[in-house]
Amino acid sequence: MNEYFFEDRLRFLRKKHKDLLLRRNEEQKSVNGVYNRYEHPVLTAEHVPLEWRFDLNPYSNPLLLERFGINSVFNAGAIKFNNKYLLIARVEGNDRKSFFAIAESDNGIDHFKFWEAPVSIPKRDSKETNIYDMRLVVHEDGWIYGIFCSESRDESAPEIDQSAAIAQCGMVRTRDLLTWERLPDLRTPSPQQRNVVLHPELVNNQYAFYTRPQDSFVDAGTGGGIAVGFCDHIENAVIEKEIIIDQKKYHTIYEAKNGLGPAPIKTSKGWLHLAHGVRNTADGLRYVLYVFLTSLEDITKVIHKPAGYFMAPEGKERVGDVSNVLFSNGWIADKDGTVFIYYASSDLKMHVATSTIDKLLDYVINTSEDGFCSDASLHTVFNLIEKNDQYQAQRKDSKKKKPFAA
Ligand code: BGC
Ligand code: BMA
Repeated sequence: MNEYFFEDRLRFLRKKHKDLLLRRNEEQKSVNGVYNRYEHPVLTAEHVPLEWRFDLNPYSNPLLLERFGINSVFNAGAIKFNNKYLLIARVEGNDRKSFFAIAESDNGIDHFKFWEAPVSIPKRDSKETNIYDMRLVVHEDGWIYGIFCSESRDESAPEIDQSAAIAQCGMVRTRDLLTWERLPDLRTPSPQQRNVVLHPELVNNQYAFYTRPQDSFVDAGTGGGIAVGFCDHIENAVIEKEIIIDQKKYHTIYEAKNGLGPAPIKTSKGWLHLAHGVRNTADGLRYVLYVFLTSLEDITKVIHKPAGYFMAPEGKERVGDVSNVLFSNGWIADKDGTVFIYYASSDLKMHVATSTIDKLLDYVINTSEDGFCSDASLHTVFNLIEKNDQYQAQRKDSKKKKPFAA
């Protein structure tokens, strides 16, 4: 082999990586006007630093082969920290195990770069097998919490069944995103928990969690939807009662199950929520995102909820390890009202869409609610047509009148 082989290959790898990180992202104007997507994903497996994947020593790795492959970078929590946009991504290796890693950008839409090393989370116990989907919550108690799913094998399943699993809500907290303190898992009346989110404020002096009760690992079963539960302590958090606030329902986009995305954003009109809804199709589960608003006075009360989805997988977003999936567990609201919605496509990569608080509130308040049957949807369309007809007639009328008006 040519003695320059190693150096050539390293140069090739470095250039490819650098070009990816320098790539600019272009906004794509949407038709619906509510949000704009961007041309490129913001974070992918290829963004992961070479140092995490390769042994860069020519003596121990003369062929410069990859030693730890990364399969996907997705389902990231998000936070604005020291004026940077940070994503805490779920980085999944070729070995299917995932861990968390922080990437930062100056503008929230491109040039995301991973920090030097992934996040080191203390392990709960020897059974914990996989950790994923962290929600970062800046809480009014002064801590930043990381709420995530901790998965282990269901030990009660027979040996032959190596798929049965138990999902629980893991919790860590930090002040600097560098050192993380592991708290005991959240305890709830439900045997399994995924998609748990901490409410950013205390409610009547209690911590409030959004949960998603579920009977088994994949099926929500009798778990009715997104719930709220309260508890007195965070160091040993126990929720006695889960109050369902957003129920799954027949023939909707959240018929099979639903779950909250990131922590809600506080607005003048209510708490703005982003969630995912799941329905079954002949082609497997389809995950889409939807939005709703809850009351500032009572966080268990949904006050506005548009029908159907807010975002659904499009084009290349539809293809991945688990196709037909959009999933979001991170968004950032800037002081100027811009909202950066970070979403993953098909369990593979991260994207951003931008909107504003005003647009999102307009969307959530003025889009028709679900009437739960075709007839009701038709009624919504006829109402729009009629409204437009009336407006056209008024305009014609006022044009006709104009010459006489002066
Ligand atoms: C996967 C998750 C998925 C869950 C339910 C887990 O093993 O890691 O991404 O949401 O199964 O299908
Ligand atoms: C889940 C989620 C995500 C994932 C999705 C689709 O239940 O918690 O981890 O994106 O399934 O596989």
